Amino acid sequence: MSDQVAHFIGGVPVAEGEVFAGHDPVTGREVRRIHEADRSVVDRAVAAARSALPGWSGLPVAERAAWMRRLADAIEERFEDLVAAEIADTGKSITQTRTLDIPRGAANFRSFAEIAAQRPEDAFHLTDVVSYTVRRPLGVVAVIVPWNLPFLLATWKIGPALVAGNTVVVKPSEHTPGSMAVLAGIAASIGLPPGVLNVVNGFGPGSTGQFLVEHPGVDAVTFTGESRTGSAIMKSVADRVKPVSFELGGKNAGVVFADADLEAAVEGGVRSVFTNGGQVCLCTERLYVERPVFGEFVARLAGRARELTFGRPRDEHTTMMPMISAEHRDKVLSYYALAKEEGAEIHAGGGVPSFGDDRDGGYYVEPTVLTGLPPGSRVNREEVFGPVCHVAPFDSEAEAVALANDSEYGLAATVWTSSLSRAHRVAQSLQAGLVWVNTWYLRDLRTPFGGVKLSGIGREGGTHSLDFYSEPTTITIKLE
Ligand code: NAD
Ligand code: 6OD
Repeated sequence: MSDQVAHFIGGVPVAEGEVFAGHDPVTGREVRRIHEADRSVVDRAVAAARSALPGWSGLPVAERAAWMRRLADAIEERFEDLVAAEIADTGKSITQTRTLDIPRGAANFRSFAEIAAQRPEDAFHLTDVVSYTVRRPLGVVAVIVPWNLPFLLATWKIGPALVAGNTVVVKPSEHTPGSMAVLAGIAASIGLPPGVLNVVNGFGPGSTGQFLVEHPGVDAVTFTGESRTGSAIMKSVADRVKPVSFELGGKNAGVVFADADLEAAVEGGVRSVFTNGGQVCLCTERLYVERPVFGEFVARLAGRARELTFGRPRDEHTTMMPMISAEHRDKVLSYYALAKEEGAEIHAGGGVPSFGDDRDGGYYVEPTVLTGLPPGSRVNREEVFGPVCHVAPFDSEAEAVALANDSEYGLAATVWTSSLSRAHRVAQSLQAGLVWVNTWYLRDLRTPFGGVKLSGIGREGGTHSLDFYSEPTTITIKLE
């Protein structure tokens, strides 16, 4: 990957605007310079998207779906370039990048191509009247995404937005522009019509992100990121009443009953707390464990946390990655310090690993397991977005549900039990957009994805995405 990251506008790279430094999270070293799109660059990107709109939205859906399949094929051909870009930006392990992040990007384009191409229109027949709907794209859609799963999350929005007939301007996170730069090159190489997919780089407030969402030529905003950023974007677009789809933060709970397969629950806990360094919106930060198995669960989870390995990203045995930035590492460490102040017992981690090599300049923190904090403590209420969870005991199903629901957030939850009836009962009582039973982050791309409370607005996934990225017009015809 080039060490200068440009924008991509109207089918060509545009290296304009001030440059800022990008760092390798593994060592903290500056490894690239990224151009920041100012208002005039954002104007050009939006204008390119608008001028491509009539041609793109005028294609039959089957043709747009064919373009999505071509993009998926080309992603598979450039697989290792995308893996390299994603690792360079995030420091995540090659094993995860090859099995999750990049394959999901290709799957996002393929699955939305199938869903859109096969989707029927609505039609309703009364005795002398027939009503039917036609769906039209929203127009130019701003796609604003975070740094934790950069390629997966961007393509999860770009795929359905494009197949529904919109054109897009994507703003990746300032920390992770690399994989979108590769995708832009892929789009150009397969001849995707210029202006259909545009990418602008920069920061959020007072910079590219804000200029983009406020732009009068942008018709809708799809955003994944922090809840307070969602709130800021909502204010920016309020005057124009632009449609928004928000996937926001979480403080996800896991509930482990004494009748669960404890080995599976511990392994599920390890995955759901520590995957991607805990930097997945779906990660569990609060675990509630039924008292008879509480002690054993905590000891086993803490033991497994200590076994996680901080190898380099290209070492296939690496299981712990760095935090994305020095700022984010300091935020996570401030919660480790706060947990101590609030009186937590630390069963694993709580600090910074020491390597004796250049990784000491990187943004690593130890995977951490805490107990002993009351439900109202800040560590139990605020999203940390790092490799840490607090574990608390419970004595009844009702108490477990009340504890899990005691949060301003409501994105995801996990339930571990061998009782089928309890699984249904508890899953249906949890205030979350997604509940996994005896598993975690198993995804069917057709299902609705999103959160309740501070965790978001709307659902994406399958036809839910196509519903957001298009608007129906109902046409009613009198037959007699
Ligand atoms: P963030 O909200 O700081 O930034 C996300 C994106 O928004 C970045 O591209 C940023 O530059 C941009 N941005 C920031 N302020 C903006 C503004 N005022 N106007 C326009 N754009 C703006 O989030 P982050 O730190 O990159 O990611 C971590 C957060 O994302 C966590 O809270 C996490 O829970 C959340 N997240 C949620 C989901 C989900 O599906 N619910 C998925 C991934 C991450
Ligand atoms: O898997 C997905 O489709 C998805 N939207 C994941 C979100 C993860 C958040 O960090």
